[in-house]
Amino acid sequence: MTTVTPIPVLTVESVPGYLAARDDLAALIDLGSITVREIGDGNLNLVFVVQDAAGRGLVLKQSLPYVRMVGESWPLSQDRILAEARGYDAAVAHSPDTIPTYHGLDHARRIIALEDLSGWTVWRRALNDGLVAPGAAAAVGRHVARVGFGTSAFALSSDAVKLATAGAINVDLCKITEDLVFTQPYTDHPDNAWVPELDRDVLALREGGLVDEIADLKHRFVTHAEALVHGDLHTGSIFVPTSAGTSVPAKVFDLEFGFYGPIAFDLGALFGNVLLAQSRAVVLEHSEEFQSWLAGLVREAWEAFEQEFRALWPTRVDPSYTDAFLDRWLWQTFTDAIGFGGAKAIRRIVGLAKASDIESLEPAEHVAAARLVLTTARAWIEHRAELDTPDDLARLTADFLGRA
Ligand code: SR1
Ligand code: MG
Repeated sequence: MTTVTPIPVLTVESVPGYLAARDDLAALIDLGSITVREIGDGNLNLVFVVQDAAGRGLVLKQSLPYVRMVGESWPLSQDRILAEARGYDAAVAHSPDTIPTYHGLDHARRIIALEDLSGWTVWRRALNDGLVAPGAAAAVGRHVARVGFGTSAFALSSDAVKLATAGAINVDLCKITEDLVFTQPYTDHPDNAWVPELDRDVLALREGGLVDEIADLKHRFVTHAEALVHGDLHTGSIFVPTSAGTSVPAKVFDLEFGFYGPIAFDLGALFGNVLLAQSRAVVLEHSEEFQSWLAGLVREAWEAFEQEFRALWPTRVDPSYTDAFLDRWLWQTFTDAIGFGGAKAIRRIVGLAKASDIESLEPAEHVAAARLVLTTARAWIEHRAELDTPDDLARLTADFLGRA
């Protein structure tokens, strides 16, 4: 019989001792004057912020042996932190300015250490507060292009890509996405939840062929292993600065869902979460300036992504990938991103794991915003192949959100 030694879980009390035993991390901070806070507000992990009296800080993230939002009844391997470390290694290599400084992995304890970004805020919170984050979407688009290109068969030999694909298998977390994004919202599943006013809207998702489109997207998610993707690039996985003058407008974090998958899935996650923010802004009647800025975010992200990808293209290792192929690949990636974006938006209304953009609204606004999300997201999925440009998508979205 194999016995597995449990990995000790960090606590606010045990963090100082842990750091004292880590010379590399202890050198970054004055251990004599630190305060420690556990700030994890995601669905899965422990996150500690450690700060000293001089204002220096760092973050420790440890995977728990279960899903935090549900509890010990849903066990989940702590190895997910290894996927996160793999993602940081790739981002350090290809786009180091769009992630927090990465201080490495403690494999035995399943802990990673990162720069403390206390002067930044999670983008979803800023969006909920109606705050503009100039250039954030472009920074994320560039990040996806750099890591996507750098880990794909455009930058690596096909042998290297096969090995990297095998080395980045992330079965448990991919299964969560398959279930929560592509399966459960379209079935009677006990983890689904919505307010009764939305019954007809949600049940309508199962009619009229949408499930066939979702099947197509799910199959693409499961089989299209083209690059090391983030895997969960919603606005809760992006930091934006809280004050002007920061040289980088966004930093991507929370990479544990990473695997070799479709690059479009990361772009789609951003698109779908922009739709959540737009729907919230409509029902709260946020300023025209804020709503116009939101309406331009998909274009901002896509154009930065495309520009960066085209800039990297001449460095590709295999010239049999022609320029005409690139045009076709970009079109397909945009189409897929719209579809994934629709699916990612719908799951936040119907399935387990909601988003505060919609959840924090008062009941009447909640229902109105959720309806906007469901109808618009459905249109994205059903019409994705007819939408050639971000402006086409913006026009469709404006029609469904009732904006001129
Ligand atoms: C059980 S994990 C629920 C969700 O949290 C993460 O942020 C992913 O989006 C996942 O689907
Ligand atoms: Mg996350």
